[in-house]
Amino acid sequence: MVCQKQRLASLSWRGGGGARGGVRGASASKRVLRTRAGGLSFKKFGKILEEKAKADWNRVFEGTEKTRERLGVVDELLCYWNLDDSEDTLEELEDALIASDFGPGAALTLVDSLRDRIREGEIKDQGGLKKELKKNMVGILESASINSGSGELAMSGKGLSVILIVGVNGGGKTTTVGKLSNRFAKEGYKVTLAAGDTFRAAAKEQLEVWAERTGATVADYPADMEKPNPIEVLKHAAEQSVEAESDSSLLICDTSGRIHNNFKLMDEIEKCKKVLSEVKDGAPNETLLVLDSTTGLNMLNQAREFNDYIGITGLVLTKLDGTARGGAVIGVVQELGIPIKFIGVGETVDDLQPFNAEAFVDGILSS
Ligand SMILES: Nc1nc2c(ncn2[C@@H]2O[C@H](COP(=O)(O)OP(=O)(O)OP(=O)(O)O)[C@@H](O)[C@H]2O)c(=O)[nH]1
Ligand SMILES: [Mg+2]
Repeated sequence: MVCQKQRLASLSWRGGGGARGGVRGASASKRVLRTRAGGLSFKKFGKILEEKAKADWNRVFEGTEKTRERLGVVDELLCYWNLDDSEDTLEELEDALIASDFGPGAALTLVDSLRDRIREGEIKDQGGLKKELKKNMVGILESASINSGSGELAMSGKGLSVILIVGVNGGGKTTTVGKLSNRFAKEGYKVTLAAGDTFRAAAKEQLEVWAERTGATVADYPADMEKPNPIEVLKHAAEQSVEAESDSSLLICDTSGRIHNNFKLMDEIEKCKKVLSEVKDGAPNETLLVLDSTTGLNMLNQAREFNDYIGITGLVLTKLDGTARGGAVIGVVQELGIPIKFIGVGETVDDLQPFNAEAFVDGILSS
């Protein structure tokens, strides 16, 4: 979406534009809107955007296949639903949502809202019930984006932006760093990666592979550092980035996996975040918590702890393509009000999608 905005910002009116630039005989109504870079007509450009949006939608749909299969039980329930006997079905629906990792809070909210609509006579058939259920799920997911101001990443308008990536072991942090690097490099950012995972063997080498794939560079370790330590590594990377700051530079900081209830490691991540703000005012622009969708509702505890310690500005939901437990995130968003910024639907650089609540709900609860 950032990308779309930037592209639209670079659109310019050409042709027939006043006395000097005018195409002979062209009236104002025949002006053609073209992009500066590609010289594409606005119509064609619009079509490309439309096709891309459709392709992204399809990828989300494919990525959420397993969760959708599991939630197929909702359709089965609704088959037997009738207005006179709605209470039993609502109770079963609540159980089905809880069994699908939605969490008791989210399941109760969703079902209570349906009950109210039925009482008010607004829902009369299965179609209406499912439509309302989807609408309410989208409502929960979108309310977090609205409360936090935006569903996009809060990049600096000009100069250096910093993104800090945190999460438990093996959730997909480094892969997400690579995917984000790819995305922002394509948008014209000069991307540097900070190897803040100094714990796991070859973590820096893993990051170097992603840097090579995506045209980024990995910041050096401080020359005088005897034993790698993440706070020093991030500080040095931020200092280097500030020195080399250009109009659109981006530092993405990878960190070690840490269990959310290990206080020592949580103190460490707090210091990592603090040191970034000491080097650059307002950094990090985003602190993204990577949540592995396959962990189901366990992700709620992770999100609570990380948020309490360092304040999370956005969630990245990874491995959606390999799980039936994607619905769990609705409970997380409902309780913590943190927006989902991206979803991971595979292991390659392109398998990161900006989060779209409607596409996601359509994916997990097919029509
Ligand atoms: N299917 C799928 N696999 C993913 C996705 N994201 C990451 N993975 C895989 O998950 C595994 C762990 O990914 P990493 O990026 O190394 O995870 P990490 O959080 O950096 O791990 P640690 O640094 O050890 O804590 C790798 O095999 C990735 O390819 C995703 O969206 N879908
Ligand atoms: Mg890693």
